[in-house]
Amino acid sequence: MEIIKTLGEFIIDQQTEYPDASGELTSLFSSIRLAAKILHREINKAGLADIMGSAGEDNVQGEQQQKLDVYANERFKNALAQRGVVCGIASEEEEEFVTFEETKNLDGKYVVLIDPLDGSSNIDVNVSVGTIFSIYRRVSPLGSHVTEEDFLQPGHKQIAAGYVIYGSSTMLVYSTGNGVNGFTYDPTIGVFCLSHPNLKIPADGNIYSVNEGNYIHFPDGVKKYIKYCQEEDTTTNRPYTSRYIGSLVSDFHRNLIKGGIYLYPTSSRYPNGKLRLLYECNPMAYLIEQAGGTAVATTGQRILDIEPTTLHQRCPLFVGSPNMVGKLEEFITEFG
Ligand code: AHM
Ligand code: MG
Repeated sequence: MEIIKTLGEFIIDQQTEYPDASGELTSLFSSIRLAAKILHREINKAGLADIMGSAGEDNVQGEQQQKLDVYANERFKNALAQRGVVCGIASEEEEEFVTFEETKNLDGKYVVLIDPLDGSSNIDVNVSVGTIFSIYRRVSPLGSHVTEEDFLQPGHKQIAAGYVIYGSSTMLVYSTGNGVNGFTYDPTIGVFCLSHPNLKIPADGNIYSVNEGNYIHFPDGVKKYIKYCQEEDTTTNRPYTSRYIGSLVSDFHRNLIKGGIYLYPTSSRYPNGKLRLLYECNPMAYLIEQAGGTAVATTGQRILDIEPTTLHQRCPLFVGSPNMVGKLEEFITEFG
């Protein structure tokens, strides 16, 4: 029988490879793992909300029922505040960053940026959603209050990033800068098990993922690239397959495993793109590079090198198999 390695065991193994490791990152991951399990439980019964009482109404204990994205935000925030290793978080759900005031947290080395429930509009129709997280070492002195500079760091400074996908199975996929590993949750025993060790994205793929409803508003280079994806050419395996779930984590996860490209360009509706640099683009860019792929905002503009200026800034995103992103960059260079 094959030996199962749990996420907990995997993290401890990794820690022993770094004798100077203090265990703080291990503790941080325990918080994320716990919150992910709770979210898994809640998302799995989301369809029962109408039967059991919908958002905005009191549940049987007399507590206000919250929308799942608000609930997810609170869950992750509470879990991350518990262990004294995180001094503050920034969340797509919150206007301002949150500083954890307790003394033990002021000594925390890390800040976490999080999109607690990405693609949440998919919840109502029982389609996969996810949580995206990004971890940085703080730049402000230990013992002080967290500052905005702690969060406005370029993506290449991330020390870890990952996502949880609540799909047909729940999975946690993450990297600490030493490759990407995926763990599938077994709800019967309550543990994440290593199922996708050392994930590498194929250099080429035949899936393109984009909201084509916005086509008319895309830049010319992107339009031409989409047409290129649709043309017949047996030597390059075209036409490609179009797949778009509308949930970044799910589209990204599929492309990571099968090979493909995900595009969220600028458009007249979203002049800077729709996705958020800090909560969505940076962690996905970190993961894809760790898996051998590419993530750019435009030709030659590596996502991870962008200097952020505001917490919720948006950014175009082209991410996936390196040869596919390279081809797209050629089109943007030629046609803009
Ligand atoms: P959200 O953070 O408000 O959920 O928005 C992000 C989501 C991504 O998951 C997804 O890829 C994208 O928005 C879909 O946008 P669109 O519906 O414009 O195609
Ligand atoms: Mg989001």
